[in-house]
Amino acid sequence: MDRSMKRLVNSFAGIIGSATLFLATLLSSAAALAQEALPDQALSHNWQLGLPPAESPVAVSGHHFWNLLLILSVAITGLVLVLLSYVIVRFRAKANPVPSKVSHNTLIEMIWTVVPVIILLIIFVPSMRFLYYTDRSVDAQMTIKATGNQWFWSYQYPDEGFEFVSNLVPDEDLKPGQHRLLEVDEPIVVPVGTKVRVQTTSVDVVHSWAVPSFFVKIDAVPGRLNETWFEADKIGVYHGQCSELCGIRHGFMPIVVHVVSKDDYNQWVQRMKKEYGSIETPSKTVKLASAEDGATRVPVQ
Ligand SMILES: [Cu+2]
Repeated sequence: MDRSMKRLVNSFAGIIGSATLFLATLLSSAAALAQEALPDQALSHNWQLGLPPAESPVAVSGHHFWNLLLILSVAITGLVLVLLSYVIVRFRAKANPVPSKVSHNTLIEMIWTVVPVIILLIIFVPSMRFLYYTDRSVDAQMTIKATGNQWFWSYQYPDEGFEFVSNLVPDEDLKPGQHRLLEVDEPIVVPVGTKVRVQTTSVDVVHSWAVPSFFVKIDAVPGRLNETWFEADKIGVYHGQCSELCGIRHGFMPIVVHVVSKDDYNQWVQRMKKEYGSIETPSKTVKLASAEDGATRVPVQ
């Protein structure tokens, strides 16, 4: 090959190389954009009234039950207020110089015993129905096992065979638009419209895995495996926090759930399998970080 030919081949290879690099940069920045474009769902805001929007069937049922309780408690409080006001005015000392000696009234005593029992029954039936609805994750399409650690969460995807640690993003590393004490370095990702079984346990003290938008709050107890489920109907980022006082850094172990399309989920699973696969030896899969070293996690060797 003569010199000019070599130069031509070299410059051609150079053009292909830079085109590939350009394409790769474009694709990765598009992926980053797609990741950033996930809308934040249901963060609380100033002057908010009521619960965050329900984004899972469990949350929808939970809101109905909550509304029933709200109506009942407003009615009871209102009735007690009216009765007290009546008594205060009607039986005040000035208007009754000679006090009444009445001490029993069988009918009224029956009423104030039976009516609360009826109210409790009205609460009991939907309460039990709701409890068992949240409790049974029949026909779940996937499983996530969340393990509480002092003070971070680690997650296993047993169907996919990987495990990873999710650590708080410290204040100094927050990007614009991120929320203090509510962001993690490695969020859990689930596909939209998929029934997810959540199992919780703990390696040290009692923690609680809670995401308000899904109406999930379940204790993570050492030596026990608790279970609940959710099915997110909207793509986005959902935030939660440990909700059981578990020690000095209890407020520093947030939960972040990314709900993405099924394609994005599959891509994510492939990446995680490469980075954190081999669940047979979970102790080798991740180095569990201590409170001091904050964000340490080591992929499989
Ligand atoms: Cu905790």
